[in-house]
Amino acid sequence: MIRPHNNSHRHAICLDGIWQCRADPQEIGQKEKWRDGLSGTLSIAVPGSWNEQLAETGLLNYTGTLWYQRDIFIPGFAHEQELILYFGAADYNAQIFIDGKLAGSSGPQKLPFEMNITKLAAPGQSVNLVIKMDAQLPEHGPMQRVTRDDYVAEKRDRDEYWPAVRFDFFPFGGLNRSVYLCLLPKQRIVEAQIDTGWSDKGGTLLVKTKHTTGKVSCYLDGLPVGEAFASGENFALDLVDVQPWSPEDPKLYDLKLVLKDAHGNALDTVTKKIGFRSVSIQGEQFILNGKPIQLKGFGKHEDTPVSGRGVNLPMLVKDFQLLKWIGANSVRTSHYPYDETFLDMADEQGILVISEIFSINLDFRRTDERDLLAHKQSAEALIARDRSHACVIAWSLSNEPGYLGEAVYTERSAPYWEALFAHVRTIDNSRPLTVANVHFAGLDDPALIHSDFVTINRYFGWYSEPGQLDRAEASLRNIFDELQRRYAKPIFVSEFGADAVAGMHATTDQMWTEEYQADLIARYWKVMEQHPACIGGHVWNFADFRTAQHSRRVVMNHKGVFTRARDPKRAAFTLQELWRDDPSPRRDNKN
Ligand code: GCB
Repeated sequence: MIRPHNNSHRHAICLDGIWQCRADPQEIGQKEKWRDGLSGTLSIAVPGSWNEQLAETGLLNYTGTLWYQRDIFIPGFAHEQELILYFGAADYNAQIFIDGKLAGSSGPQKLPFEMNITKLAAPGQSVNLVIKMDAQLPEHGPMQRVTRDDYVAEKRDRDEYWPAVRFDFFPFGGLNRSVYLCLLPKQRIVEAQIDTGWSDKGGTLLVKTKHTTGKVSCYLDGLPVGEAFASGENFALDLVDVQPWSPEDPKLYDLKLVLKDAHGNALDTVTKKIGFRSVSIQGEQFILNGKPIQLKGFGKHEDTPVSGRGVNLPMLVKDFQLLKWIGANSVRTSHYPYDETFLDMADEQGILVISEIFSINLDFRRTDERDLLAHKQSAEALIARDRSHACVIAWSLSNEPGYLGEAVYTERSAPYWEALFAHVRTIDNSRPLTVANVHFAGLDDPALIHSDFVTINRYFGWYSEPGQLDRAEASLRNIFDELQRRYAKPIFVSEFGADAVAGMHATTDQMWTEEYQADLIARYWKVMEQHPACIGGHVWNFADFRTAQHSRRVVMNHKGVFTRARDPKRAAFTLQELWRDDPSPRRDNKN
């Protein structure tokens, strides 16, 4: 799959805007053939989640079926071209109809999918696009479904979230990413796998394309860099005269792949921005371009007011401003692959990314070969999309599997991890792999054995040792020592933090206040910096985010260092002082 972009051979028409929709709580749409066209519709913005946009219509907690509709005009000049409909993602499942005919459906959740609609749409005319969406996860997958009935059956009524979820964020539904109609040449590059690296001698480039005919030539910043190669052939190149990509100097190059026929005529062009850098694990260190790196940053969410999980470009730009302002160098895309624009920004601004598969609280009481297969497919799709991004330094295969303590079901979890890690290493062995371990899964969690660096989420001073920062500090030190003794690998704290309701203050250590959050973070950071095996940490979370309803959440998870509107809490200034080298960096006004 090649991401939509425009050049002399490719034409991508963005279909974002106001669409029409109709909720289908009774599931009558199928029978009544809504695929032929919807009536009684409401306006809805794409990209965007339906929940907050249409809260007043009663859709805030709605996770059922909802149908989307809009017309697409197929340009008259598309006669000689193939028509591809591309979706950045659909949360969580979609069936696509063109003039009532099934055109295709979505694949692994939170990742792009596309379909060829050439036979369904005539140039110079409009077609009716109808999408049947539902926000229910499949029962099996890397991210398994949980329903209200499961809570009842398992006598875990006290754990119930509304809407029912297995994770601590809101299950926003809808077309949350951009949709494109692409007009592509018939003879074209269908897939392009691009890997870059860096060594003492310079950059390395490995390109492998699938194309329908001819040969592909490769250009870097407009200059030819290699022979033409056939479909499926590996094209490997050492590039002496390039600079490395790094957080301090995120140098990017324009890669151009040109498909040519036997006479040298250009048939198709694919362009991408690439950077050259290397990552590896050596002993207890994470190495970037030959030097150890300390990770300072956040776990984030795609979550903003009203847009929900929908792409919100002004907020994306703002978030990168704030990451730089605070002195962060890295982010984990907790707990799912983010829209690819996020990675473009990270490439450009030198923010390191740990890219995570949509897999949370995997329940080993329920796993079988269907979950493993879907997990492998999600990994394949994620790596296919993201492998060319210089910013991506590691893959996180899952967040907090064995959440209910069922890592003790090792007869299931041990072979599961062994198979998954082995599979992912066959797809990309250039980046370290990890899994974020939860306290309840214990330190014997077989996922830790296979991880290249040990990743832990820990809430000493919050979910345990509440309000007691001395005890929290001691617990953190102890766990670092224990992990170092057992695994002798780098240790990364992918989550730590405390909820703070903006505006709550106290002169003593009081949970939920801005001071407690700031102090907890500062004390963790001191322990993390002092420990030789710790390679850094990510505060949970960058900003407050909406959760499903539960007695322990005040509409939102308030562990953000910024509010949901991105106003700083006290901890933001504490972190700025810890992370930035320049004295008194607080005032950045240029006027
Ligand atoms: C975790 C989860 C994260 C939650 C967080 C919390 O361990 O990974 O999704 O939001 O704890 O605040 O409880």
